[in-house]
Amino acid sequence: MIRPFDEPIYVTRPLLPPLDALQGRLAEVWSSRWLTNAGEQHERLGAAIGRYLDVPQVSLFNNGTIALLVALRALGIRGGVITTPFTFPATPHAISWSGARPVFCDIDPVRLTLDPARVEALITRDTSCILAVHVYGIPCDVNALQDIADRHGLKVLYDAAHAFGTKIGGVGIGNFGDASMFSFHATKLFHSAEGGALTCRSASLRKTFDDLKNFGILSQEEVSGIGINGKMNELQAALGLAVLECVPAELERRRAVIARYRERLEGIRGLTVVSEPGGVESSCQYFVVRIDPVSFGCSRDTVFDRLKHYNVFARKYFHPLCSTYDAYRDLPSASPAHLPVATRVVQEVLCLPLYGTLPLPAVDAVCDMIRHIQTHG
Ligand code: T4K
Repeated sequence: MIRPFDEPIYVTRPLLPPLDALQGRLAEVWSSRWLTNAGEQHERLGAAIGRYLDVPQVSLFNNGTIALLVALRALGIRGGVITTPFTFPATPHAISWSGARPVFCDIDPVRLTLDPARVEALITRDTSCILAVHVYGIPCDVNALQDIADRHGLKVLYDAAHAFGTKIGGVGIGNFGDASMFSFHATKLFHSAEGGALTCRSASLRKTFDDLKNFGILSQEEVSGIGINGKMNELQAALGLAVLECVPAELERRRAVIARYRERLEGIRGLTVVSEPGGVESSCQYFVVRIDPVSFGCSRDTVFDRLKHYNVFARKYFHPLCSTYDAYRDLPSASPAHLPVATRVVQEVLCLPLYGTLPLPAVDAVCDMIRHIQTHG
Protein backbone atom coordinates (compact mmCIF):
# COMPACT_ATOMS: atom_id res chain seq x y z
CA MET A 1 0.00 0.00 0.00
CA ILE A 2 1.46 3.34 -1.06
CA ARG A 3 0.63 6.36 1.06
CA PRO A 4 0.51 9.78 -0.66
CA PHE A 5 2.67 12.54 0.80
CA ASP A 6 0.80 14.84 3.19
CA GLU A 7 2.33 17.91 1.56
CA PRO A 8 2.99 18.38 -2.16
CA ILE A 9 6.47 17.41 -3.33
CA TYR A 10 7.44 19.74 -6.17
CA VAL A 11 10.03 19.23 -8.87
CA THR A 12 12.16 21.81 -7.11
CA ARG A 13 12.19 24.33 -4.26
CA PRO A 14 14.31 27.47 -4.28
CA LEU A 15 17.52 27.50 -2.28
CA LEU A 16 16.90 29.99 0.56
CA PRO A 17 19.88 31.48 2.40
CA PRO A 18 19.51 32.18 6.13
CA LEU A 19 17.32 35.29 6.41
CA ASP A 20 19.88 37.15 8.52
CA ALA A 21 22.54 36.68 5.80
CA LEU A 22 20.20 38.42 3.40
CA GLN A 23 19.22 41.07 5.94
CA GLY A 24 22.88 42.03 6.45
CA ARG A 25 23.26 42.64 2.74
CA LEU A 26 19.97 44.51 2.50
CA ALA A 27 21.16 46.79 5.31
CA GLU A 28 24.16 47.67 3.13
CA VAL A 29 21.84 48.46 0.23
CA TRP A 30 19.71 50.65 2.49
CA SER A 31 22.63 52.64 3.82
CA SER A 32 24.02 53.12 0.32
CA ARG A 33 20.67 54.37 -1.06
CA TRP A 34 21.74 52.78 -4.33
CA LEU A 35 19.09 50.40 -5.66
CA THR A 36 20.06 49.61 -9.24
CA ASN A 37 22.31 50.66 -12.18
CA ALA A 38 25.56 48.81 -11.44
CA GLY A 39 25.63 49.28 -7.68
CA GLU A 40 28.02 47.77 -5.15
CA GLN A 41 26.13 44.43 -4.73
CA HIS A 42 25.88 44.07 -8.51
CA GLU A 43 29.61 44.58 -8.96
CA ARG A 44 30.44 42.12 -6.17
CA LEU A 45 28.09 39.49 -7.55
CA GLY A 46 29.46 39.85 -11.08
CA ALA A 47 33.01 39.26 -9.79
CA ALA A 48 31.91 36.33 -7.61
CA ILE A 49 30.06 34.67 -10.50
CA GLY A 50 33.12 35.08 -12.72
CA ARG A 51 35.23 33.28 -10.13
CA TYR A 52 32.64 30.55 -9.54
CA LEU A 53 32.06 29.84 -13.23
CA ASP A 54 35.74 30.34 -14.02
CA VAL A 55 35.01 32.68 -16.94
CA PRO A 56 36.85 35.90 -17.71
CA GLN A 57 33.85 38.08 -18.63
CA VAL A 58 30.42 38.25 -16.96
CA SER A 59 27.53 40.62 -17.50
CA LEU A 60 24.57 40.30 -15.11
CA PHE A 61 20.95 40.64 -16.23
CA ASN A 62 17.45 40.95 -14.79
CA ASN A 63 16.58 37.53 -16.26
CA GLY A 64 17.97 34.96 -18.66
CA THR A 65 15.56 35.70 -21.49
CA ILE A 66 16.56 39.35 -21.78
CA ALA A 67 20.19 38.21 -21.60
CA LEU A 68 19.59 35.93 -24.61
CA LEU A 69 17.99 38.82 -26.53
CA VAL A 70 20.96 41.05 -25.80
CA ALA A 71 23.43 38.36 -26.84
CA LEU A 72 21.64 37.87 -30.16
CA ARG A 73 21.67 41.61 -30.82
CA ALA A 74 25.27 42.08 -29.73
CA LEU A 75 26.39 39.28 -32.04
CA GLY A 76 24.43 40.81 -34.94
CA ILE A 77 22.33 37.69 -35.48
CA ARG A 78 19.78 37.75 -38.31
CA GLY A 79 18.17 35.23 -40.65
CA GLY A 80 18.19 31.58 -39.64
CA VAL A 81 19.36 30.40 -36.23
CA ILE A 82 19.82 26.66 -35.86
CA THR A 83 18.45 25.53 -32.52
CA THR A 84 16.87 22.67 -30.64
CA PRO A 85 13.13 22.11 -30.26
CA PHE A 86 13.79 20.34 -26.94
CA THR A 87 14.01 23.39 -24.70
CA PHE A 88 12.05 25.95 -22.72
CA PRO A 89 10.04 28.44 -24.87
CA ALA A 90 12.50 31.24 -24.05
CA THR A 91 15.07 29.82 -26.47
CA PRO A 92 13.15 30.02 -29.78
CA HIS A 93 11.13 33.02 -28.56
CA ALA A 94 14.33 35.03 -28.00
CA ILE A 95 15.38 34.21 -31.57
CA SER A 96 12.00 35.38 -32.89
CA TRP A 97 11.91 38.56 -30.76
CA SER A 98 15.32 39.48 -32.12
CA GLY A 99 13.89 39.37 -35.65
CA ALA A 100 15.69 36.17 -36.61
CA ARG A 101 14.06 32.80 -37.33
CA PRO A 102 14.48 29.52 -35.46
CA VAL A 103 15.52 26.57 -37.61
CA PHE A 104 14.86 23.44 -35.61
CA CYS A 105 17.42 20.66 -35.65
CA ASP A 106 17.06 17.20 -34.15
CA ILE A 107 18.85 16.17 -30.97
CA ASP A 108 21.37 13.52 -30.07
CA PRO A 109 19.59 10.42 -28.67
CA VAL A 110 21.89 10.18 -25.64
CA ARG A 111 22.96 13.73 -24.73
CA LEU A 112 19.56 15.13 -25.78
CA THR A 113 21.36 18.26 -27.03
CA LEU A 114 21.66 19.53 -30.62
CA ASP A 115 22.97 16.72 -32.83
CA PRO A 116 26.03 18.09 -34.70
CA ALA A 117 25.57 15.41 -37.37
CA ARG A 118 22.23 17.03 -38.26
CA VAL A 119 23.31 20.67 -38.08
CA GLU A 120 25.32 20.95 -41.27
CA ALA A 121 22.46 19.91 -43.57
CA LEU A 122 20.37 22.82 -42.24
CA ILE A 123 22.95 25.53 -42.97
CA THR A 124 22.07 27.88 -45.83
CA ARG A 125 23.36 31.32 -46.91
CA ASP A 126 20.78 32.77 -44.56
CA THR A 127 22.15 31.01 -41.45
CA SER A 128 24.04 33.21 -39.00
CA CYS A 129 24.18 31.34 -35.71
CA ILE A 130 23.89 28.08 -33.82
CA LEU A 131 21.97 28.58 -30.57
CA ALA A 132 22.48 25.34 -28.68
CA VAL A 133 21.09 24.45 -25.25
CA HIS A 134 22.94 22.52 -22.54
CA VAL A 135 19.62 20.95 -21.70
CA TYR A 136 19.32 19.73 -18.06
CA GLY A 137 22.92 20.98 -17.72
CA ILE A 138 24.21 18.24 -20.06
CA PRO A 139 26.91 19.85 -22.20
CA CYS A 140 26.42 19.99 -25.94
CA ASP A 141 29.16 18.49 -28.08
CA VAL A 142 30.93 21.85 -28.00
CA ASN A 143 33.92 20.82 -30.11
CA ALA A 144 31.83 19.42 -32.96
CA LEU A 145 29.54 22.47 -32.96
CA GLN A 146 32.48 24.89 -32.95
CA ASP A 147 34.09 23.01 -35.79
CA ILE A 148 30.93 23.34 -37.91
CA ALA A 149 30.54 27.01 -36.98
CA ASP A 150 34.16 27.77 -37.89
CA ARG A 151 33.83 26.07 -41.26
CA HIS A 152 30.70 28.07 -42.11
CA GLY A 153 31.48 31.38 -40.42
CA LEU A 154 28.65 31.09 -37.89
CA LYS A 155 28.38 32.44 -34.36
CA VAL A 156 27.80 29.98 -31.53
CA LEU A 157 25.62 31.02 -28.63
CA TYR A 158 24.88 28.67 -25.74
CA ASP A 159 21.74 28.65 -23.65
CA ALA A 160 23.35 27.46 -20.41
CA ALA A 161 20.25 28.23 -18.30
CA HIS A 162 20.58 24.84 -16.55
CA ALA A 163 24.35 24.58 -16.47
CA PHE A 164 25.50 26.77 -13.57
CA GLY A 165 28.85 25.34 -12.48
CA THR A 166 29.02 22.62 -15.15
CA LYS A 167 32.58 21.93 -16.25
CA ILE A 168 33.85 20.01 -19.26
CA GLY A 169 37.25 18.47 -18.54
CA GLY A 170 37.70 21.03 -15.76
CA VAL A 171 36.82 24.01 -18.01
CA GLY A 172 33.86 26.18 -17.01
CA ILE A 173 31.05 25.75 -19.51
CA GLY A 174 30.67 29.51 -19.95
CA ASN A 175 33.98 29.60 -21.85
CA PHE A 176 32.69 27.86 -24.97
CA GLY A 177 31.23 29.46 -28.10
CA ASP A 178 30.96 33.22 -28.57
CA ALA A 179 28.84 33.64 -25.44
CA SER A 180 26.69 31.70 -22.97
CA MET A 181 23.52 32.63 -21.14
CA PHE A 182 22.81 31.52 -17.56
CA SER A 183 19.42 31.83 -15.86
CA PHE A 184 19.24 32.80 -12.19
CA HIS A 185 15.51 32.11 -11.86
CA ALA A 186 14.27 30.94 -8.45
CA THR A 187 14.03 27.36 -9.74
CA LYS A 188 17.74 27.22 -10.59
CA LEU A 189 20.50 25.82 -8.37
CA PHE A 190 21.93 29.34 -8.06
CA HIS A 191 19.37 32.13 -8.25
CA SER A 192 18.60 35.75 -7.51
CA ALA A 193 14.78 35.20 -7.58
CA GLU A 194 14.88 36.40 -11.18
CA GLY A 195 18.16 37.07 -12.93
CA GLY A 196 20.67 35.89 -15.45
CA ALA A 197 24.09 36.45 -16.94
CA LEU A 198 26.02 36.39 -20.17
CA THR A 199 29.56 35.09 -20.12
CA CYS A 200 32.22 35.27 -22.81
CA ARG A 201 35.95 35.48 -23.29
CA SER A 202 36.02 38.80 -25.16
CA ALA A 203 36.21 41.98 -23.05
CA SER A 204 34.85 44.09 -25.90
CA LEU A 205 31.84 41.79 -26.38
CA ARG A 206 31.14 41.98 -22.65
CA LYS A 207 31.29 45.80 -22.91
CA THR A 208 28.68 45.62 -25.69
CA PHE A 209 26.47 43.44 -23.43
CA ASP A 210 26.86 45.99 -20.61
CA ASP A 211 25.95 48.89 -22.90
CA LEU A 212 22.98 47.17 -24.53
CA LYS A 213 21.44 46.11 -21.22
CA ASN A 214 21.52 49.80 -20.21
CA PHE A 215 19.58 51.17 -23.21
CA GLY A 216 22.81 51.57 -25.20
CA ILE A 217 23.82 54.50 -22.97
CA LEU A 218 27.56 55.13 -23.25
CA SER A 219 27.57 58.40 -21.32
CA GLN A 220 25.15 61.17 -20.40
CA GLU A 221 25.80 62.61 -23.85
CA GLU A 222 25.92 59.48 -26.00
CA VAL A 223 23.64 56.55 -26.80
CA SER A 224 24.83 53.91 -29.20
CA GLY A 225 22.96 50.86 -30.45
CA ILE A 226 19.35 49.91 -29.72
CA GLY A 227 19.55 48.85 -26.10
CA ILE A 228 17.02 47.61 -23.62
CA ASN A 229 16.60 47.59 -19.85
CA GLY A 230 18.22 44.32 -18.82
CA LYS A 231 19.83 45.47 -15.58
CA MET A 232 19.96 43.38 -12.43
CA ASN A 233 19.00 45.49 -9.42
CA GLU A 234 20.69 45.63 -6.02
CA LEU A 235 18.02 43.56 -4.25
CA GLN A 236 18.47 40.74 -6.73
CA ALA A 237 22.24 41.00 -6.47
CA ALA A 238 22.15 41.01 -2.65
CA LEU A 239 20.02 37.86 -2.70
CA GLY A 240 22.35 36.34 -5.28
CA LEU A 241 25.40 36.95 -3.06
CA ALA A 242 23.65 35.34 -0.10
CA VAL A 243 22.51 32.36 -2.21
CA LEU A 244 25.95 31.87 -3.78
CA GLU A 245 27.46 31.25 -0.34
CA CYS A 246 25.01 28.37 0.13
CA VAL A 247 25.61 26.72 -3.26
CA PRO A 248 28.47 24.37 -2.25
CA ALA A 249 26.42 22.85 0.61
CA GLU A 250 23.32 22.67 -1.61
CA LEU A 251 25.34 20.84 -4.26
CA GLU A 252 26.51 18.30 -1.70
CA ARG A 253 22.94 17.64 -0.58
CA ARG A 254 21.73 17.36 -4.18
CA ARG A 255 24.51 14.88 -4.94
CA ALA A 256 23.28 12.75 -2.04
CA VAL A 257 19.70 12.90 -3.38
CA ILE A 258 20.89 11.94 -6.86
CA ALA A 259 22.97 9.04 -5.50
CA ARG A 260 19.94 7.79 -3.57
CA TYR A 261 17.68 7.96 -6.63
CA ARG A 262 20.26 6.05 -8.67
CA GLU A 263 20.54 3.37 -6.02
CA ARG A 264 16.78 2.97 -5.54
CA LEU A 265 15.84 3.11 -9.23
CA GLU A 266 18.53 0.63 -10.25
CA GLY A 267 17.22 -2.31 -12.23
CA ILE A 268 13.74 -0.97 -12.98
CA ARG A 269 12.91 -2.40 -16.39
CA GLY A 270 12.34 0.30 -19.02
CA LEU A 271 13.58 3.16 -16.85
CA THR A 272 16.93 4.85 -17.52
CA VAL A 273 18.57 7.77 -15.78
CA VAL A 274 19.70 10.59 -18.06
CA SER A 275 23.38 11.24 -17.30
CA GLU A 276 26.19 13.56 -18.32
CA PRO A 277 29.01 12.13 -20.44
CA GLY A 278 32.29 11.22 -18.67
CA GLY A 279 34.59 14.06 -17.62
CA VAL A 280 31.70 16.43 -16.92
CA GLU A 281 31.12 18.11 -13.58
CA SER A 282 27.34 18.28 -13.17
CA SER A 283 25.25 21.32 -12.26
CA CYS A 284 22.83 18.96 -10.44
CA GLN A 285 19.99 21.08 -11.80
CA TYR A 286 17.59 18.27 -12.70
CA PHE A 287 17.22 14.56 -12.06
CA VAL A 288 15.76 13.13 -15.25
CA VAL A 289 14.62 9.64 -16.13
CA ARG A 290 13.39 8.21 -19.41
CA ILE A 291 10.53 5.77 -19.44
CA ASP A 292 10.28 3.45 -22.40
CA PRO A 293 6.55 2.67 -22.49
CA VAL A 294 7.00 -0.78 -24.01
CA SER A 295 9.51 -2.25 -21.58
CA PHE A 296 8.36 -0.23 -18.54
CA GLY A 297 4.79 -1.34 -19.16
CA CYS A 298 3.06 2.03 -19.14
CA SER A 299 3.73 5.50 -20.49
CA ARG A 300 5.60 8.42 -18.98
CA ASP A 301 2.27 10.25 -18.88
CA THR A 302 0.74 7.50 -16.76
CA VAL A 303 3.66 7.67 -14.32
CA PHE A 304 3.35 11.47 -14.22
CA ASP A 305 -0.41 11.31 -13.54
CA ARG A 306 -0.16 8.55 -10.96
CA LEU A 307 2.62 10.41 -9.10
CA LYS A 308 0.30 13.41 -8.88
CA HIS A 309 -2.20 11.22 -7.00
CA TYR A 310 0.56 10.60 -4.49
CA ASN A 311 1.14 14.37 -4.21
CA VAL A 312 4.36 14.25 -6.24
CA PHE A 313 4.57 16.96 -8.88
CA ALA A 314 7.22 15.74 -11.32
CA ARG A 315 7.56 17.71 -14.57
CA LYS A 316 7.70 16.70 -18.23
CA TYR A 317 10.38 19.27 -19.11
CA PHE A 318 10.44 20.05 -22.10
CA HIS A 319 7.14 18.71 -23.37
CA PRO A 320 5.67 19.73 -25.77
CA LEU A 321 8.49 20.39 -28.23
CA CYS A 322 8.85 24.08 -29.11
CA SER A 323 8.49 23.11 -32.78
CA THR A 324 4.85 22.17 -32.09
CA TYR A 325 3.86 25.60 -30.71
CA ASP A 326 1.38 27.63 -32.82
CA ALA A 327 4.13 30.16 -33.57
CA TYR A 328 6.47 27.58 -35.06
CA ARG A 329 4.60 24.50 -36.27
CA ASP A 330 4.33 25.78 -39.85
CA LEU A 331 8.08 26.25 -40.25
CA PRO A 332 9.55 23.65 -42.63
CA SER A 333 12.11 22.66 -39.96
CA ALA A 334 9.32 22.03 -37.43
CA SER A 335 7.97 18.95 -39.16
CA PRO A 336 8.11 15.93 -36.80
CA ALA A 337 9.51 13.95 -39.73
CA HIS A 338 12.69 16.07 -39.42
CA LEU A 339 12.80 15.68 -35.65
CA PRO A 340 12.33 11.96 -34.98
CA VAL A 341 14.63 11.73 -31.95
CA ALA A 342 13.24 14.81 -30.19
CA THR A 343 9.70 13.66 -30.95
CA ARG A 344 10.37 10.31 -29.25
CA VAL A 345 12.44 11.62 -26.34
CA VAL A 346 9.89 14.25 -25.37
CA GLN A 347 7.37 11.46 -24.72
CA GLU A 348 9.78 9.63 -22.42
CA VAL A 349 11.42 12.19 -20.13
CA LEU A 350 10.35 12.92 -16.59
CA CYS A 351 12.06 15.27 -14.12
CA LEU A 352 11.77 13.92 -10.60
CA PRO A 353 11.91 16.16 -7.51
CA LEU A 354 15.44 17.40 -6.82
CA TYR A 355 16.45 19.97 -4.23
CA GLY A 356 18.72 19.99 -1.24
CA THR A 357 16.03 19.93 1.45
CA LEU A 358 14.32 16.88 -0.08
CA PRO A 359 14.69 14.22 2.65
CA LEU A 360 16.22 10.92 1.56
CA PRO A 361 13.20 8.95 2.90
CA ALA A 362 11.07 11.04 0.53
CA VAL A 363 13.35 9.98 -2.33
CA ASP A 364 12.86 6.36 -1.26
CA ALA A 365 9.10 6.86 -1.23
CA VAL A 366 9.07 8.38 -4.74
CA CYS A 367 11.09 5.40 -6.01
CA ASP A 368 8.69 2.97 -4.31
CA MET A 369 5.80 4.78 -5.98
CA ILE A 370 7.41 4.38 -9.39
CA ARG A 371 7.96 0.64 -8.76
CA HIS A 372 4.35 0.35 -7.57
CA ILE A 373 3.05 2.15 -10.69
CA GLN A 374 5.02 -0.26 -12.88
CA THR A 375 3.51 -3.28 -11.19
CA HIS A 376 -0.02 -2.08 -10.46
CA GLY A 377 -0.54 0.83 -12.87
N1 T4K B 1 16.37 28.80 -21.52
C1 T4K B 1 16.08 27.67 -20.87
C2 T4K B 1 16.58 26.37 -21.41
C3 T4K B 1 15.31 27.71 -19.70
O1 T4K B 1 14.98 26.56 -19.07
C4 T4K B 1 14.87 28.95 -19.21
C5 T4K B 1 14.06 29.02 -18.02
C6 T4K B 1 15.23 30.12 -19.92
C7 T4K B 1 15.97 29.99 -21.09
C8 T4K B 1 14.79 31.46 -19.49
O2 T4K B 1 15.43 31.91 -18.32
P1 T4K B 1 14.67 33.02 -17.38
O3 T4K B 1 14.25 34.14 -18.27
O4 T4K B 1 13.51 32.32 -16.73
O5 T4K B 1 15.76 33.41 -16.41
C9 T4K B 1 10.56 27.43 -14.68
C10 T4K B 1 11.29 28.76 -14.65
O6 T4K B 1 10.37 29.85 -14.50
C11 T4K B 1 12.13 29.01 -15.85
O7 T4K B 1 13.08 30.01 -15.47
C12 T4K B 1 12.90 27.77 -16.25
N2 T4K B 1 13.66 27.96 -17.47
C13 T4K B 1 11.96 26.60 -16.42
C14 T4K B 1 12.66 25.34 -16.82
O8 T4K B 1 11.33 26.37 -15.16
P2 T4K B 1 8.04 26.79 -14.91
O9 T4K B 1 6.93 27.40 -15.69
O10 T4K B 1 8.24 25.33 -14.95
O11 T4K B 1 7.98 27.28 -13.36
P3 T4K B 1 6.95 26.91 -12.22
O12 T4K B 1 6.43 28.21 -11.68
O13 T4K B 1 5.98 25.92 -12.69
O14 T4K B 1 7.90 26.30 -11.10
C15 T4K B 1 8.30 24.94 -11.08
C16 T4K B 1 8.20 24.42 -9.66
O15 T4K B 1 9.14 25.09 -8.83
C17 T4K B 1 6.87 24.66 -9.01
O16 T4K B 1 6.02 23.56 -9.24
C18 T4K B 1 7.19 24.77 -7.53
C19 T4K B 1 8.60 25.28 -7.52
N3 T4K B 1 8.69 26.71 -7.19
C20 T4K B 1 8.65 27.65 -8.19
C21 T4K B 1 8.79 28.99 -7.90
C22 T4K B 1 8.75 30.04 -8.99
C23 T4K B 1 8.83 27.08 -5.86
O17 T4K B 1 8.84 26.23 -4.96
N4 T4K B 1 8.99 28.41 -5.57
C24 T4K B 1 8.99 29.39 -6.53
O18 T4K B 1 9.17 30.58 -6.22
O19 T4K B 1 9.36 27.54 -15.40
